[in-house]
Amino acid sequence: MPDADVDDRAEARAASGGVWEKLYEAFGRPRGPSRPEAWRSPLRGPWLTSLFGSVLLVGIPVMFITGLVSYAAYDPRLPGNDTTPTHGILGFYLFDWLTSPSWIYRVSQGIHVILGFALTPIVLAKLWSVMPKFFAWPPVRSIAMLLERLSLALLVGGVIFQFFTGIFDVEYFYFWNFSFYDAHFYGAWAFMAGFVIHVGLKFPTMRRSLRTRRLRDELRCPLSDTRPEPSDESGLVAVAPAAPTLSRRGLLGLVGATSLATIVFTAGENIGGWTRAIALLAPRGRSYGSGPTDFQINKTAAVVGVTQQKIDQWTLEIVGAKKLVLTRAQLMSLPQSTQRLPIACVEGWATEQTWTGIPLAHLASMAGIDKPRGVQVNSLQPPGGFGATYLSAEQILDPRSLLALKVNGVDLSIDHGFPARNIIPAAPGVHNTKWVNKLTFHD
Ligand SMILES: Nc1nc2c(c(=O)[nH]1)N[C@H]1C(S)=C(S)[C@@H](COP(=O)(O)O)O[C@H]1N2
Ligand SMILES: [Mo]
Repeated sequence: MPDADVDDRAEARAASGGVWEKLYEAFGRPRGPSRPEAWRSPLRGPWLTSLFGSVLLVGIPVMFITGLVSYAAYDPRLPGNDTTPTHGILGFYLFDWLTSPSWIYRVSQGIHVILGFALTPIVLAKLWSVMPKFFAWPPVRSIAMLLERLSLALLVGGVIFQFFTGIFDVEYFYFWNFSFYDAHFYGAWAFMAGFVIHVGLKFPTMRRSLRTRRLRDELRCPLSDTRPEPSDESGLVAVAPAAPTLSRRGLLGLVGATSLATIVFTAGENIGGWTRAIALLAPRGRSYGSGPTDFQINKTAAVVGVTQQKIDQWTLEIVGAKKLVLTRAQLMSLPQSTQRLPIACVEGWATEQTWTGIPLAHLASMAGIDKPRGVQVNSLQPPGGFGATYLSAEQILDPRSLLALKVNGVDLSIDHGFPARNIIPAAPGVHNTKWVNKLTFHD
């Protein structure tokens, strides 16, 4: 039966007026993995590919939107915050990042990172399902196909690049020498260009293919009844299928279970509580303090070169219409406010704590600026590793935005930013500067 299929195909080629023979004369005969006969899995077919595709059709736009939200949350329009100054119209949608609800970045970025993990097995399964196409020979047969192939280069290159850089960033493997943030941003747009073209070209095929089988039936179909999808023009169905060693439901179960496992082993970094303990795939924020300061630490003081000596000599400089220099004791004697706010890192982890300190708006008015337009925040950390960040008027004026001196009723620990750190509702973790030593308010 498989051989008959090969013959059918040869006949079809002969019937098509020898077009294939002419192409082979021009390009050479297909060899190795370019021979259609080389791909033998009986599970490959348009239905299977379309099923994975339909999951990604929903998942990838969610990744894109939450990614853009994160880009906006970094407030790249504020001076000094933008590491992608050539973004041009790609920043058309930017808006001043919100301060309410305070959990918005935690949820949005948690979805981005955890969904990214969960979609990875599906991306891999889909790439596997279309693998013969990558080796199709001759590679290009018409102008239309050339354009399709170019869009596929963006799509496949893009999906690999985005998932690879995203996962490796979260997992602390920085073996590249470009900025993750910039590359992931521009990569997202290139990927989405390929994605939109691909969906435009393939959506009708996907819908048609999904109607050829019912998922429910496949989930009931054992290995012994597993047959290839009917052969067609898609180039996905094996012309000489091997006997199945795995049922379709077995494959779907494997992919689905792997996807679910990534959720179980990452979601705890964002949700917290007892689930934190099983977030084995999430190394971020695994260092902790002790007692009331027992929560995630991204970078310890030692790692970034904040020494005890620098802390001992610390004072806070506040610059505005006038300049003030304050000691920690002076700060402690100012009116304090206590707020329960999360730190939510771009890498997906989050932790909510109770912070006590001075509202930034109060510090602005002490510096003689009642209507601040923004504030530049500097820290004890030697420049290079962690630049100044800039906060918006809305962030300063939100009464919950604090220069925190205490957390959970005790002084900040050094690793959590002692003597003073910013804590801003709904801001990405990176804007919660630790070891703050200078605030420059602008009006
Ligand atoms: N000075 C300084 N502040 C910083 C950082 C840093 O590296 N240096 N990391 C930021 C990032 S990326 C995050 S997610 C939070 C983490 O806060 P934590 O270490 O107290 O959990 O601090 C932010 N503040
Ligand atoms: Mo972060």
